[in-house]
Amino acid sequence: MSKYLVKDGVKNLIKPGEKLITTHCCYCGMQCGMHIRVNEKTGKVMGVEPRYDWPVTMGKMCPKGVTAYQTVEHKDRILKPLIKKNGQFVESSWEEALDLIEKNFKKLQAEHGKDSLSVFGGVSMTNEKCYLVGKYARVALGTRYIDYNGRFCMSSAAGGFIRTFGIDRGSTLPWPELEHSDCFFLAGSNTAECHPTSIQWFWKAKDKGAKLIVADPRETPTARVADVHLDLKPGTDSALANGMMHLLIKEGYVDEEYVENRCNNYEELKEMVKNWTPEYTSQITGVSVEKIIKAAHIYGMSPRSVVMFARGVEQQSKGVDNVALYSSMALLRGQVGKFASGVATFTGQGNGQGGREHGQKADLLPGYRKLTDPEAVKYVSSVWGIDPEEMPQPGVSAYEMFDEIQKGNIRGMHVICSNPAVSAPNGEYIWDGFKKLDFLVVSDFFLSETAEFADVVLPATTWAEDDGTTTNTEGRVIRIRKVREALGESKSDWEIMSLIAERLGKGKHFQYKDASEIFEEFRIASKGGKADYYGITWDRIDREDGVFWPCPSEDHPGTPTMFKEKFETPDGKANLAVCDWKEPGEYPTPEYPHILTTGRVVFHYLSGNQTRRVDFLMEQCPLPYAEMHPELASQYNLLNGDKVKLTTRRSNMTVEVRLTKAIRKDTVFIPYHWGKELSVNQLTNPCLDPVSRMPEFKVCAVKLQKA
Ligand SMILES: Nc1nc2c(c(=O)[nH]1)N[C@H]1C(S)=C(S)[C@@H](COP(=O)(O)OP(=O)(O)OC[C@H]3O[C@@H](n4cnc5c(=O)[nH]c(N)nc54)[C@H](O)[C@@H]3O)O[C@H]1N2
Ligand SMILES: Nc1nc2c(c(=O)[nH]1)N[C@H]1C(S)=C(S)[C@@H](COP(=O)(O)OP(=O)(O)OC[C@H]3O[C@@H](n4cnc5c(=O)[nH]c(N)nc54)[C@H](O)[C@@H]3O)O[C@H]1N2
Ligand code: SF4
Ligand SMILES: [Mo]
Repeated sequence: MSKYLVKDGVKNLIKPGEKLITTHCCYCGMQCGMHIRVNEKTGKVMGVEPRYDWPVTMGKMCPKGVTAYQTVEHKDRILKPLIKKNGQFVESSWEEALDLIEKNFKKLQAEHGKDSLSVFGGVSMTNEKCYLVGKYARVALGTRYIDYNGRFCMSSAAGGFIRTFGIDRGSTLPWPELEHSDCFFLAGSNTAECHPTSIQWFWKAKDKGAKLIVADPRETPTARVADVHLDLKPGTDSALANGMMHLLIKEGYVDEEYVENRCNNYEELKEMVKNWTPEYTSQITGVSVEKIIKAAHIYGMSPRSVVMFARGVEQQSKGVDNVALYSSMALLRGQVGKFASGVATFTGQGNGQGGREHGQKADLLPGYRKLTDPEAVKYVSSVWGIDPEEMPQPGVSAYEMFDEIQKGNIRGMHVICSNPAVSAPNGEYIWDGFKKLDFLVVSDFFLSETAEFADVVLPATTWAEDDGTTTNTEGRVIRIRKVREALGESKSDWEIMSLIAERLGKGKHFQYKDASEIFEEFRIASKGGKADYYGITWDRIDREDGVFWPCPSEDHPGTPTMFKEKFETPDGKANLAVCDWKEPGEYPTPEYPHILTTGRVVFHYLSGNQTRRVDFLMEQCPLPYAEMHPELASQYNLLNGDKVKLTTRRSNMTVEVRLTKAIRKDTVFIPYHWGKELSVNQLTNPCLDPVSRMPEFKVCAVKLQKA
């Protein structure tokens, strides 16, 4: 019996003939601790028990997590490779599928060069797999074109943190410390639905008197319990943050000593925020002057405060500015690098933190090394056993790969662990891109909308069928355990990549017995980089309930709290953000008079390819809908349940109206977990942030008609 079961007291829950295997949920960045029930004789997955002794989530789980086990042996699992013949998928052997991939990949590269192939990755995979995706693109395919779904998720947070703190680690503090905080300033995070198991920490703190401020255009279940709800107009976070800083300075809430010793740009910032009086801030954001002043006082007076945000502020064409500005609020208060205070973004996907550190990004190598740095290229080439000359140049971001398809530069793609046909903006352009490709391979365990465009679909395993690690929202590296043998003929993503590498004559660089050997190589590849995992081992993770990176050596304790003494900038000081508010890429006009924003519901996960297959979740939320205020709806004679046609400069779609007073009168919200004619990404604006290349999923201009 493992120590977890004994410690947790759940050993009593084990039924005869069953065992419990300790792992973490496959979905969001909370990575809730769980034990999966397995039948000892058949090896089948039977159910789940929460893990009460996991220090981050303490036995809490959400409706997606408690049903995740049902996807493992789901009847829709792809169990053999599929090859498209005359427009229909036909099951094939691995030999036949790999023959076809080898033939087409070689032909495309012979005729159009190495860069005619591309890889679109994802971060619902373990660190081991994410690391290998970067190596696979650069060593096996030898292409510059690789990027991943985190470009739609964490890239603005990364850009903002690098600018402000010099390094991108999503949280500056460990979650259990939240209990001891006095104030949470939450911007663009619907924590209650998207990171539900974090809420317990806010409640614990609130019981001791902590205050909650929420900035969101909607009165979400999170905003409903706030002390102040700043109901801002989408796309105005920079204005709100500047307005808050104006008041922090004016009211004497700045920790002058901290700012003097640890921050740059204070004089410039003071000059910038001079104009951002509460009246002007109110005019731009639509939030009342009273609420702005109340929020500034609560935040300014709290001895220990945490500024937290998520995609609401990041998925904008000014997402990097927003992150840098909100982070600067915390710096003015001298909160970063101390107990129970700091800055955190909620990591989206399960391994959204780890997966962005290891080289799936167009310009990065493992350990956050830069492809443009010759020393970094030399080092990683030596670990990979290639000549530095062979290392491809940086490529382009996820959405921009579809521009390269349109230009005829990218002709083949391997999508691993993502469903961009649903989740990328400007959907019709994406679908057209997939049709234009000469050859598309998709690795997935369920036939996704993206896989439907594929020439070959390769059956991958789920998270329950392989060992490895992920890095949770705190920056804590944790263990994912193999719960059962691979179903049917499915194979782990690392095995699939290794098999293709073999076919392309690069097999010698991909000789792994199991995932632990990949982790050992990755430790070395990250060594000396900013995201240094060298001191982390699977054994240590088991012993210590996870290890926080950076962790440069085995005797290093790991880094739960960041920036205690210095920041990771060249001069060791944080850079306060000096930037004005700028309008989003699209704002209301007489022709498109309202704002459309998009996001999530508690019952579905991302493109929905997993959660749309779970009966309970579909019963709770079968279809998308347009959330709008009764006053807005009345302008169009729309009643609850009516159909509304929404049109943007890209396309149109028709969905049911859901009336609620919990949204601004100028804004419509649609959840995005469905594909094809139900996909709100037909409407969204692919306008990109200039630094992070993040699309503006959260703001575009829309017109409404009764359908
Ligand atoms: N149930 C569920 N949980 C999830 C996921 C899921 O799909 N379903 N996905 C996971 C992933 S990958 C991610 S990235 C996270 C996302 O987690 P969140 O970012 O919390 O989720 P969203 O619904 O995308 O957006 C959050 C809020 O931003 C608000 N918002 C819209 N525009 C603006 C704006 O201009 N400014 C501000 N301040 N707020 C705005 C929206 O009203 C919304 O309530 O959730 C993770 N957890
Ligand atoms: N309009 C709008 N669009 C958005 C957003 C928004 O807020 N609004 N949010 C964006 C964000 S934050 C994100 S993170 C993206 C996510 O967008 P996607 O990347 O499309 O998200 P998923 O649905 O998780 O897609 C993962 C796919 O890989 C499969 N899969 C899961 N695990 C594995 C694995 O281990 N191996 C393999 N091979 N396959 C696996 C799943 O079945 C699924 O088909 O969507 C973005 N798109
Ligand atoms: S909060 Fe996130 S990690 Fe936890 S059970 Fe829900 S989806 Fe899974
Ligand atoms: Mo995400």
